[in-house]
This record gives sequence, C-alpha cells and structure tokens, in this order.
Amino acid sequence: MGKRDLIKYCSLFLAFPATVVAQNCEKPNVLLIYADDLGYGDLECYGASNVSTPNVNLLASNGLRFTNAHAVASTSTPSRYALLTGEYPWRREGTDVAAGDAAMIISPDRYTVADVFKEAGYKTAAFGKWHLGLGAESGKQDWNRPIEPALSDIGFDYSYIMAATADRVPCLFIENGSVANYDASAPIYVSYKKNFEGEPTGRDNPELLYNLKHSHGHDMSIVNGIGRIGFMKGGGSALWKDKNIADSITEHAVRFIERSKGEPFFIYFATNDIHVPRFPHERFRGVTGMGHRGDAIAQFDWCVGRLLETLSKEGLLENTLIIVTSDNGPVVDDGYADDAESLLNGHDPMGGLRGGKYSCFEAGTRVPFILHWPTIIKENRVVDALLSQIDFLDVMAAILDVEVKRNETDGTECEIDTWLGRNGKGRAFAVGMAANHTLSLIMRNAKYIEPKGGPHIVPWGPKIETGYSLEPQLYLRINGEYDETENVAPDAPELVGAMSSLLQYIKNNVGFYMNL
Ligand code: NG6
Ligand code: CA
Repeated sequence: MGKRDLIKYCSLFLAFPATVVAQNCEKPNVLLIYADDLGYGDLECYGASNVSTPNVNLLASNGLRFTNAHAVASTSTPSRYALLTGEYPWRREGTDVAAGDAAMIISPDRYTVADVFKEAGYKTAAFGKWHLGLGAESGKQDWNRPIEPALSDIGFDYSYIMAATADRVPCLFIENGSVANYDASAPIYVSYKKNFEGEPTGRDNPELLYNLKHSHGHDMSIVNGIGRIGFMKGGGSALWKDKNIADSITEHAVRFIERSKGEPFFIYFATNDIHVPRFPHERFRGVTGMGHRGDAIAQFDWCVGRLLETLSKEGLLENTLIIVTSDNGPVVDDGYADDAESLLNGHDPMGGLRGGKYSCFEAGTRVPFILHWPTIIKENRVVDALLSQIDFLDVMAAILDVEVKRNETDGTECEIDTWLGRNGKGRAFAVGMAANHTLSLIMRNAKYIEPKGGPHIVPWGPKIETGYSLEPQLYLRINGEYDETENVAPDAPELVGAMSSLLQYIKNNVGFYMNL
C-alpha cells in the first residue's frame, strides 16, 4: 500500500472520541498498579495454577480482563516512558533501560499523564520503582541533598520511589526528591564507573552474598547481602531491606489514600515485584512452592489486596478506576540464583506465548491487563480487543475531559471505548519495541516484525528467544491467537509490504491513528 492509498484508506475511518464519562459521575480516583516483569501467564486469572492471586482475581471477576493488551516495549524504561508520556520511546533518545544514576529521562517541559490529572484538579502520587532517572545530569547527583529535577517537576505532588530497580544502586527510597530516613552518619556515594576504595563487591567477596547470589551480572556493590549493578558506598540506616520493599511502598500508598479523602487522586503504584532480585518477605516464603519468583507473585497480590481493603474502608472502591498491568513480559532467570527455573513445576510465565522479556515475540509485550471501575463497569467480561498502553495518557484525559494537544502524543482518546469495554475490536494496530529496538506491528489478525539483525537468544544469560531476524516476519492470528511458530512472510509479500509501509508511516507521523 502506497502512502497516498494509506491516507485515503485511513481517512475513511476517521474516529471520533466517545462521550466523556466524567460528565455523568463524580471524578473517579485512578489507581494504576504497574507490576514489573509480570508475565501473561503469571496470574491465576490468566491461567496460572501454582500461585493463588485472589485479589487480582477479584478485580478480574468484577471488571474487564483483556487478553490482547500490550506494553509499548519489552523492557522497563522505554515502556514506562511511553505509558507516562504517550510518546513512543523509539522517538526519543536516552529512553533505554536506565542506570541508577541516570538524569531525568522525562524532561520537565514534557506533558505527562500526571499533568493531565493535575489539570483536572487531582492529587497525584508515585510509589515504588521509578527507573526514569532523577536530577539534571547523569552521574552528577548528590544523593545527600534534595535532587532536582524530580517527580514534582513532571506532575507528581508526592513520591516515594526507588531511583531505578532493586538490582541497581542506590538502594534507598527517595521521598519527594530526597533520600528517605537519611542517615547523616553514612554519606552516600554512587558511581556506575568504578568502585569506592575498600568497598566489597559480589565478584570479589561472594562470601558476603548471604541473601542471594548472582547467576549473571549483578556482581558489583553488595547491599543487604545481595550483589547489585553499580557501585555505592554509605546509606547506613536508610538502605532498604529487600524483604520489606513491598510493605514499605504499599504502606506509603495506603497513607496517601487515607490522607486524600475527599479529593480525587491518581496513584502510580509501580511494584518492585516480580523483578530481580526477588526476595519476598518471610510471610510469603514457600506459599507457592515455586521459590522466590512464585512467592513474589503472591506478595504482589497481597499488595493489591491491601490497597483494595484501604479503598473499601475509605468508601472509595466504587468510584476508583483500578488498572492492574505489567511493564513488559516475563523472564525466569534474570541474573540471580533464585532457583526460579528449576522450581517452575509446570508454571508457564509466558502463558503459552513465544519469547519473553526483551523479545519481539508476543510474550515480550503482551501483558495482563485488568480494568475495574464499579461505577461504570457493571459486569465482568473477558475482552480480546487489541489494547496498547500508549493510550493511557489520552484515555485518562478523555475520562477527565482534559484536552490533549494533538500531535504531542502517539496515543489517542478514541480508544476510551476499548478501555471501558464498549468496543470489542480495539485498536487497529499496536507497536511493540524489543530490547534492540526492533519494532513489531501488531494488528488484529496479523503481526509483522521488521527485519533487524541480532542474536537469536538473549546473549547475556536469560534463555529467551529474541525474535530478531534479518528477514521480515509475518505471523497470522488464528483462532484468536497469533501463531508465531511459522513465519509466513515468504507466502504473503503484499501483506508484508502493506504492513511494512504502515509501520514506516507510523514512524514518520507522530500521533497517527486509524480506526477500522
Ligand atoms: C538487565 C539486567 C536485568 C534487568 C534488566 C532490566 C544484567 C545481567 N541484567 O541488564 O537483571 O535489570 O537489565 O530490567 O544486569 S527492566 O525490567 O528494568 O527493564
Ligand atoms: Ca520490567
């Protein structure tokens, strides 16, 4: 399909935003529960049988459970960047998996979903994993002072976050831009270049790894008996204990909900679970028989339950829009010797899909996605409409009746009907990005993976097929599932050509959307 045909074709299907729901009801609270590396098959309501997830199940059985929902990338930083800004990460340099001393990746003048909520008069807060950088210059933060810019500069009134991931230093919570529980007797130093003199590392001092040993990477500074990526010194009593991370972020969110009574709020609740190093609290140890990885899923579900219980106690559950989803697909061994592989016991984190985290194949970006909002959604349903997290900002703006300037985002408010279960077809296309930036164009009945070379298996340790190939790939959706077993591109050159042109067109046009 040529560019002109494409435009003509698309203009036949001009989409109009649906009626704004906010006019008919009080402003809803919005709680986004954003898991880390939680796979399509990791929850009981998505078919897992070795782990019970009663709280997530409850949301699914009273809400919408999507079976074709996609994160924007198969790794964290780009996926989160897209969710918060509505911009494809491949349009913006510096949005790849960030170090713990990266500068702010979302520039303060960028419009974010938190700004949307602020504009609608909401209180906004972020908890847990951040991984989108802090401060003005990479590697130049002084962790002993307030760090600027921080989340308050991109629309969050309150934040209690981990700078990056639990496997990257600094291993401290940052509250409103400053280290929480700062310990003046132990000044903090962080470097991603070299170690600090006299400080042990996982590589040189494996005897100090009393909580977890690494399987690949993660052999630099040791904090709480676990090797990390990057070097740090100091921190003292402010350093986190891995087993308390879930409790800590959850209790901070609970207090925020309790404080916010009477005012609408948006909470970005980004769990550390089930990213590595998985190190759940003792009360979850052994509950699944799958070791730390499975037990971290149970811990994740507990967090969901604790938030639900709080909303319910405050009388807010009815008019709170809750989304449970994940930033990218699953990985089993992602660098720590936590026996995740040997203890799977038949559990399939990928839920039958090919690939996983980092990959172009379906398990890379297809994620669980549950939407619960009793005021608007009156019956539970499984929805197989194609949905992309790229629309989060625009759909929220549509719900709140806030106008988003066109061409600023790649998402669209037109997808409100998909998100609220009123349109069973969903998006005409979703774009996914793998770790090496290979893009996939996922359409309702076919998926195209652009040609780009690279190793067939993730080269640094996880046993995951990347899906990278110098040849174009085409997979058809048969009986409701993309069949990625056979590349049918050689048999369908016209379809490959059309999808490749459409992908090129999307690359060249910010905000391009079509509704077929
Ligand atoms: C990789 C890490 C992995 C994980 C990932 C990012 C090593 C060997 N592996 O480089 O453990 O941290 O980056 O994951 O260091 S993400 O979910 O935050 O994107
Ligand atoms: Ca992730």
